[in-house]
Amino acid sequence: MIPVREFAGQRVAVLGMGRSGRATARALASGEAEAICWDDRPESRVAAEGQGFRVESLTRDETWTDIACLVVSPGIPHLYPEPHPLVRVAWRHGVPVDNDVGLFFRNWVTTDRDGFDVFPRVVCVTGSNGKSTTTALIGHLLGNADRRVQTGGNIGRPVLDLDPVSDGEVVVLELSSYQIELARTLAPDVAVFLNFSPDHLDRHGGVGGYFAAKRRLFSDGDAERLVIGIDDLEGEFLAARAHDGLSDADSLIRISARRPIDSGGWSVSVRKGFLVENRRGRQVASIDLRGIRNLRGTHNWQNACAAFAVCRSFGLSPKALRRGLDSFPGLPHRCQVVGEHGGVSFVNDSKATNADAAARALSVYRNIRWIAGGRAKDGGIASISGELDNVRKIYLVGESADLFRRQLGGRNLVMSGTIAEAVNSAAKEAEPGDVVLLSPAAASFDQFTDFEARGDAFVGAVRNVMEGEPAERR
Ligand code: UMA
Repeated sequence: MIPVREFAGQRVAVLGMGRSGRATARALASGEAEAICWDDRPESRVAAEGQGFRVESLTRDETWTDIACLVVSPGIPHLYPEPHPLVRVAWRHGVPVDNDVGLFFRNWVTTDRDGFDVFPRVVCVTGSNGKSTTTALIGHLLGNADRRVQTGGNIGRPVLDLDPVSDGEVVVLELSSYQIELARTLAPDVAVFLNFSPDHLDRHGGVGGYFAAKRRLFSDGDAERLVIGIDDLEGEFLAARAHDGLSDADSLIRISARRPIDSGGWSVSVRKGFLVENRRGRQVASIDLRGIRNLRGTHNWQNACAAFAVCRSFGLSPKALRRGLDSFPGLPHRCQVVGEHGGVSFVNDSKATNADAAARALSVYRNIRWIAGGRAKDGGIASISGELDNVRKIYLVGESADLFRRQLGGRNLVMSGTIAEAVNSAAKEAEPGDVVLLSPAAASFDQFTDFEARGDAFVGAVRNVMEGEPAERR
């Protein structure tokens, strides 16, 4: 844990007692501050009290007279569509509102700065899709080359839950737009922007607000190295802006999975399935990506380019990186092959919570039996309904089923309702060579607590099919 010492002897309010709220309260206590916790769900309050946290209603004005800061969990709105009522109370009392990421950046150096031989570094990864894979891949590549490394943030381990950093260590953080937007301090050494497509629009007041949130990492972060994906307009814009203000051309590494980059600076791009690194007009490395099992598809090649660029900037050799790319085990719930039965593959891509992410998976496989649906995001799947050449049949689940059916027009589809039912039907109808793919293009909250629970339900249903018993009979 990273002790938060800046509030020693003071009271700090913590809103939300999920993973990040609990880690924040522990880190505050370890830094000798008093954490006053609240959660809107009664069962979360009971659970938090059971774990020894001090839970107190924050609605009374007197409580706020000596609160030094309000720390808000990422899933709780602080502005759009409506600020949480306690955020408004904090504003009224002039109490600063921050999150665990802001606290991390002011407290992560826990020992004497002069005590390090090699000062630790923080890498922050953002983008609409591929953040977790890229974060995990950077961690894997560095670890594989015997560098000390920890990963955390949106990927699952709260930033304040990380261990105190050691000499020369690299901390790799996946940061969501929610986390970046609210953090009062952002100070990455390396900042990575992968790609951009509309998501979380309700939380950011539209697409401009969503981009503005992500952009803060680059405008306010003052990183010494920027790795920027230029396959989307927003990335091109960021790279052009960054380039204008740079004195050292090596501070910016452009990446692209779609086109070779010959800009003369430092770049990592993909040409005919080969990752190519160019520096000052010269090719310095090349790796064949086509046979790498757990990095299939153009979207994963983009992740590979970003991770390769970050690790090259830390001095790793192309040879070491090739070995690391080959041995990357992939991440659960992201294009993860979870079973093979009678020539049919079952792939869990539950993390695909929007249309763009699902489109990526749909471009990787052939003969797909696509399980889709959940709680629809803005626009549903309208943007990809014309790109389904690889899909044989669609099995619709969840509350978005009617909307998706309308958007899919006359496609071959069935209303399955649940994931178990969809897996059973798809398995029964599948022929050797088919791929049964869960890639929902929607959030999970209509039927599950999160995308992990949804993916686990898919894996359970697949296991039942493989053991010969349909899931609903169990
Ligand atoms: N709560 C309230 N009031 C509200 C809403 C929620 O009190 O109005 C309470 C809930 O009852 C619950 C707690 O807040 O007890 C949940 O807080 P949270 O939603 O912020 O969840 P955490 O468990 O703290 O997890 C968060 C991130 N969650 C979100 O951003 C929604 C996790 O990212 C992250 O892994 C974790 O911190 C550690 O850093 C998950 C996520 O879905 C994976 N991220 C989004 C995404 O990837 O699309 C951004």
